[in-house]
Amino acid sequence: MKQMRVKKWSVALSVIALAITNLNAQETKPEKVKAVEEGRMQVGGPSPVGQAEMMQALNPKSPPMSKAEFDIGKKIYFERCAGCHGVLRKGATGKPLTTDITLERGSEYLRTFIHYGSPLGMPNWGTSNALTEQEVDVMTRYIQHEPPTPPEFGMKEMNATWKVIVPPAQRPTKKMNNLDLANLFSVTLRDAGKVALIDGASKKIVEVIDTGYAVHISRLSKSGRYLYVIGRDAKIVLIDLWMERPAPVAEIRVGLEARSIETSKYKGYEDKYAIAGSYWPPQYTLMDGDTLKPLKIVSTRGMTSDENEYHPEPRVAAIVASHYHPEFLVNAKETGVVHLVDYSDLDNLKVRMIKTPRFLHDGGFESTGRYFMDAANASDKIAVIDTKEGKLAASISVGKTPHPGRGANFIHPKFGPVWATSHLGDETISLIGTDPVKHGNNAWKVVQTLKGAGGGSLFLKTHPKSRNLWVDAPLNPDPAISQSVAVFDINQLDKGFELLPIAEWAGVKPGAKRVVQPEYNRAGDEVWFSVWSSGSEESAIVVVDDKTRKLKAVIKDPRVVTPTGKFNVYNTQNDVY
Ligand code: DHE
Repeated sequence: MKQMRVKKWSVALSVIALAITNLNAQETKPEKVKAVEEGRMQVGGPSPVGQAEMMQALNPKSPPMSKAEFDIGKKIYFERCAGCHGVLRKGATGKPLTTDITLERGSEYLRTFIHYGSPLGMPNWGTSNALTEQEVDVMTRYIQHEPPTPPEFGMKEMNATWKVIVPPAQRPTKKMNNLDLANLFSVTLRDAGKVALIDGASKKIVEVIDTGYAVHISRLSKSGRYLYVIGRDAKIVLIDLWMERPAPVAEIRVGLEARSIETSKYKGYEDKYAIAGSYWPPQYTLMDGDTLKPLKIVSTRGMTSDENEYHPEPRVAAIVASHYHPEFLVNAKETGVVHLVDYSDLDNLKVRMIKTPRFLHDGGFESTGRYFMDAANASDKIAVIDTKEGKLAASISVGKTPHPGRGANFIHPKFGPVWATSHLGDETISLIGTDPVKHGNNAWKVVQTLKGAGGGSLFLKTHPKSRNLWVDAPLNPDPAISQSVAVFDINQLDKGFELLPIAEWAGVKPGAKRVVQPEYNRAGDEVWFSVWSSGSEESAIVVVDDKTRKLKAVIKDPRVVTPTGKFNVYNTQNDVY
């Protein structure tokens, strides 16, 4: 039984990182899994890197394959494998697949592995029919060839994509619309490559704006005027919310694949700089905040924090802006290093390298904004970075594969201020004490572990004005869980959770209907959830009254295609979560 649960979760884990198309074939397949298998729905997303021209190195020991077969292998690898095993196959969530290993294992071993998968998370590509026998054979041989290296993407390439659509001098000097910007939501319409700006009060779509491919997150400038949106294709779109109709004023590509963007928040540097991290090439780019002009590119290639071994592909995951110094905290995933980047002097750039556990992914600040709670997901740890002192304050073991988003802060009735994370790999929610001054005994310890509805959680949220803690589980294999949200009463955590059938409340047509990412409005009295089905199916946003936990509104519109992340302007601008 326990083994089965472990298997389910390790597989679910691969679903997100790999854009997997199957779960264990023996288990009954819920709608979401069927949708993924039938290609109607894709979690994660194919890496855009596969479209780039690459060099193919020939190794005489590798089994023969034609150029056409190699190209098929390359396409499948970047669509399905790179997320876990890395572009250069050095391994991250998945095992390394460099040729010294694969040639030694040999074709028969690799074929069996690809065909049947493994309980440790390798999907059963063959038995689930996600890959044909011929495709499994191609992949068996492909991974015994040297990995092709995608091209670099430097200043020249960035400048070729950089466009200032409306120069700063031609932009308004004051807000020219009647929008309540603090309560505006930027909603990711993932497969449409767009964001929808939705008014928090009327729930009406104000604008739908074209952004990058498989758009990922939105962040706000310190003033709240500028909205930055980044796509998986590393395209950044800068939107001016002061214009009569908010619209893009600049854009750029900072690489071939990316996930993160942030802006300078320190006093004196408000709205001055933007920074974006890339998955490929592994680097981060500092830009002018109001034009996106690229100013400085820094590579993350270097040594791993634990064994001091060279890593050629440390992808940049979450980035946050310090409130204590003119600094960005940049997660280099595979090396386990937080780059503390001092942006006060770009020509004489100071970068402090903070050693943390490896495989840093996402995270957010605790309630005072001093400590960055940073999830090292494949190490099952939360690294606590003290942004005032610029060093690691603690490293805390939590559940299996923490995935907090930005996490949730609240005052625990017994333990004082805590920050919470849920997990992809198990059903627990870890509450960590965050007040070293008044609750020193509890600081940087897991003070309580809650049992949620199930694993496969990606995000949890509360609000300073709320007593509810909302925990999603969109990657749980059971639709009863993935289509619902668990809500805890912070004052009575021991009473367990209530499960609300959010997808059912949406009243949408059949589909995967994953309920993902709770997000509060400005006032903190309502919570928004995405009900996420595939691009050809109906999706919606469900708004719940935070006090009564009853349905307040459903936002349905043909333009609401694959909604996932939602970013309330005020809460994102001010790190309220
Ligand atoms: Fe995300 C944040 C990476 C899949 C929705 N995602 C992040 C961040 C990273 C990341 C590094 C933190 C950015 C920051 O704070 O600066 N995400 C990845 C992946 O590598 C991964 C696992 C696989 C992939 O191929 O992209 C992945 N992410 C997904 C999805 O499938 C989700 C659920 C739907 C989607 O839109 O693609 C998804 N990710 C999100 C959201 C956030 C996010 C909504 C921001 C959460 C927040 O509250 O800040």
